[in-house]
Parts: sequence; structure tokens; C-alpha cells
Amino acid sequence: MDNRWIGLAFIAFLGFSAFSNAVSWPTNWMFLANDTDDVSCGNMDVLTAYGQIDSEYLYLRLNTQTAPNANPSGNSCDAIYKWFIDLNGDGYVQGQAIHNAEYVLAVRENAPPSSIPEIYLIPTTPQCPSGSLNWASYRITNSTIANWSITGNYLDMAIKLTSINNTGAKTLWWVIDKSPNNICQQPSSQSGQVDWPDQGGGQGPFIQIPGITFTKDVTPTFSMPNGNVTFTLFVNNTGTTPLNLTVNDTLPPGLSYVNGSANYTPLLWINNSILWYFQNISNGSFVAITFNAAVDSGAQAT
Ligand SMILES: [Ca+2]
Ligand SMILES: [Ca+2]
Ligand SMILES: [Ca+2]
Repeated sequence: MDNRWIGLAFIAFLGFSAFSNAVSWPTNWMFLANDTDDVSCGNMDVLTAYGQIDSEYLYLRLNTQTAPNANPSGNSCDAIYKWFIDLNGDGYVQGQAIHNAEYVLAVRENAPPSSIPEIYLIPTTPQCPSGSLNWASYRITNSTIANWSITGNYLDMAIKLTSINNTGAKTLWWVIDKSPNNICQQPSSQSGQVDWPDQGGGQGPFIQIPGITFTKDVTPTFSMPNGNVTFTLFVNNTGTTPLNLTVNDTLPPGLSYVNGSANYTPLLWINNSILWYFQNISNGSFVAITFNAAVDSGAQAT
């Protein structure tokens, strides 16, 4: 769930609130794609991929056949779980390589120096690092920037949006293999220890940034002193995630809110400032607020 402020002075203003807390994992995930049961190492065999995004993090989830990191002491199924993050949608798979993804977010099981999973963010532009990779230089130890979580057969990763150019991902791929080198290679065949999305060469669907649009109308556009005007505020959740919305409208001098005229009762009304709060406005839906304002008797025509 996101919280969004909308400040509506008479000139429209839109603001996104920002927080700097540790990762709180999503309770709702957006389904991306299924994958077949096609890998003998169950921890490396992805069955379903999910994503989610809010104002601060991009979240990625893999549901595997058996629990990731099932054997922390190390075994032949120790995996590297990689998400390729393509910010602008120009990524593609060709010649067993993934092109034009801007970042790889990866979790290594049983990674040195510790035997617990570690998370890494590897920039892959302008060139994906080839050959042997110095993983230590890409490791992220600040869990407010990147974090992972294993719950049952789910491996979740989160990356702070400010670390990936402050955007979501237009296209995503995941690849699971064991090779710490040539990270942009998609191995030539899915076998006992390699998995990737079966459909479309690994290309995933879009994830969009949460979005809001709004409009504000007033009728009539001209009114005499002591007359009434009606305002309509349309707040539209255009993103892919439900929002908690705070809508604040400030009337210009010469107009006064008519108590009781709003179709949604304001949470707060102080002088010319009127504030509404809406919880859990689902994506794709909108709220239309109407209220009346009286033109003060001393108001100047504008
Ligand atoms: Ca699979
Ligand atoms: Ca790209
Ligand atoms: Ca597969």
C-alpha cells in the first residue's frame, strides 16, 4: 500500500511522500508469469515470478519448487538468482545474452565470505561486465538499499528505486544458474541447474510506477458576490498499486467552503484549507469530490 499526498492549491500541485525506513515486504504481489517444472535442483526451479513496486522500492519474488538456500552448508545446487532490470523497455535476449538491461539484482546462496545469501546490484550499462566478476565490489550490505528474504519456497528481493535511477522496471527477466562469471549470458539450455522463463526468451511483462492524475473544475467560471460555485476534484489512480490518498484543496481568497456541501465529508477543514483522506483507492479507479464555495460579499471580480 502506498500513501500519496495530493496538494491542490488553486494552482494544481502534486506531491509524492517519501520515507526512509527499512524494507517492509509487500503483502500483495503482482503476478508476472508461470514457469514449468523444468529443473532438477528444486531450489533453482522457478514456478512463478511476481513483482511489486511502491514509492520507495521495486520488489521481486520467485516461487521455487523447493526452498531457496535449503542447504546453507553448500551443495551442488547452490544457486545464483538473478533479476535483470530493464528500466526503459529496450531489453532483449539474443545469442544467449541479455541485452540492454540496466542492472542485475542478484542473490547468491552460500556466497563467500559468509555462507548465508548475499545480495548484489551490478550495473550493466554501458557494458555488461564480462568474464570473471569481482562480486565483492557489488555487494550491498545496507539492508535499506537492497534486501532479500526467504520464506518457505519464496525468494524475495527489494531494491531501492533511488539506486536504479529512481524508476521502476519496464521489462524484467530472471535467470538462475551457478556461474559467477559472464552474468549477462543466458545459458544455452535449461537443464538440471539452469532455469529461466520459458516464454518469450525470458522477457517479462511491465511493471509501472504508481501514478496519479487529477483535474479540478469549477462551475460557473464566473460568479457574482454572494453567489455559489461548485468545485469538482477528480483524482485518478493510474498506477498499478492501490493508494491511500490525502487530498488537500486551498480555496483562493474571496471564496469560502460551504459547510456540508461536499459529497465526501472532509477529514479536516480550517479556514480555506479543506482536506480529505481516502484509504485503499484501487488502481484504475478514481475519486470525484464535489463541494460548493460561496463568493464572499466583498470579493473582487477577477
Ligand atoms: Ca522452472
Ligand atoms: Ca534498457
Ligand atoms: Ca524455465
